[in-house]
Amino acid sequence: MSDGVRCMWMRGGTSKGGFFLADDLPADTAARDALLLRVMGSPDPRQIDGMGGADPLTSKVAVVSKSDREGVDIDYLFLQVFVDQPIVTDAQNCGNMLAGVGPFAIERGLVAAKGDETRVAIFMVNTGQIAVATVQTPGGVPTYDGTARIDGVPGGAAPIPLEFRETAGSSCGALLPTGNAADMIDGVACTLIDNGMPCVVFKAADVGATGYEDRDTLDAATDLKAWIEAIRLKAGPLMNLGDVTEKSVPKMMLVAAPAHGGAVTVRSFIPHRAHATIGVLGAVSVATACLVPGSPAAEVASIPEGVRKTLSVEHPTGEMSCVLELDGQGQVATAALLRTARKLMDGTVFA
Ligand code: NQM
Repeated sequence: MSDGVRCMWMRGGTSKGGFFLADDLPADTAARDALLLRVMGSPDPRQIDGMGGADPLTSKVAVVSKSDREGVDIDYLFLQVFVDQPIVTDAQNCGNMLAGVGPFAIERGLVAAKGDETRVAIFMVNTGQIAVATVQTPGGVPTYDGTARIDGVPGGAAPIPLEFRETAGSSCGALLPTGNAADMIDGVACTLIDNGMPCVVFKAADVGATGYEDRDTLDAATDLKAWIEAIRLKAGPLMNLGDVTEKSVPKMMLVAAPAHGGAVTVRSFIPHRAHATIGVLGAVSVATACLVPGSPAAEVASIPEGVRKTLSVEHPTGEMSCVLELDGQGQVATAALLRTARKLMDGTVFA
């Protein structure tokens, strides 16, 4: 497409990608996906001919439009553009890119700023659920400057708290799609869980890992990755996700006891590369797994008391704190996390 497409490039949490208005993209899905592959430079491990950063965490797209749903401002469709395969998938959500959606919607005039802080209600099209983002808007415009810090991003930025409700069973139909706290797959006790992100949660020790490895070590562990992929392909149908060979879910979560005073340590595969930190809804799902009696995660986790629990999920480059609120039945009713975002470029991208 020689004319190019209007687009903003943003960091959202610990991810990065292109933010588009839905109206600026082709309505036809095949044409849209072909364009996005060209924009990112996929398939190519280096994405040399595109904007992608040769990493699934920087090969992401947010498609944003005004919502006509009651009480909702914005519809957000997340698309994962595979790096080295010609695949664009909407089979997962992304809570990190979500952090950029509020400011982007205000910048594009889809939402009017209201005072110094603007709450933006966002319908997450991938999973049919709602999140609320609070954006700093002093003087009626989003600001990205501030002192809030999140691990995995250098320096400070304006805080963007995200609140989630009723995320259980977002893609799998139930929090525990098999109804079990643990299922044995290839000799490994796994919790198949979905509290916003379909995840397979198991003890790192049960696949011969420690759970304290760095990203490069995990990415180089060919035998470990093959074992984990075999488990994933069997878990997909059990989680009502069908054949997941070409899907980026479920995410694979290796857990171990916390090493730095948190609730649990996690190393995640998303699903073929190790995550540099951890996904937002992935962290919510793992934190929830820690509260399931009899689950492998509950065996290694250290859980604070009370109905409002802050669970610090330790990851390869720090931690992510999830604030979980429990209902009368002890189920997770709401989850809240702090993220930040930054506008990097606004202009025209060519495909
Ligand atoms: O779990 C990576 C990320 C994500 C997803 C992935 C995410 C989430 O860190 O909500 O944010 O798991 O593919 O951006």
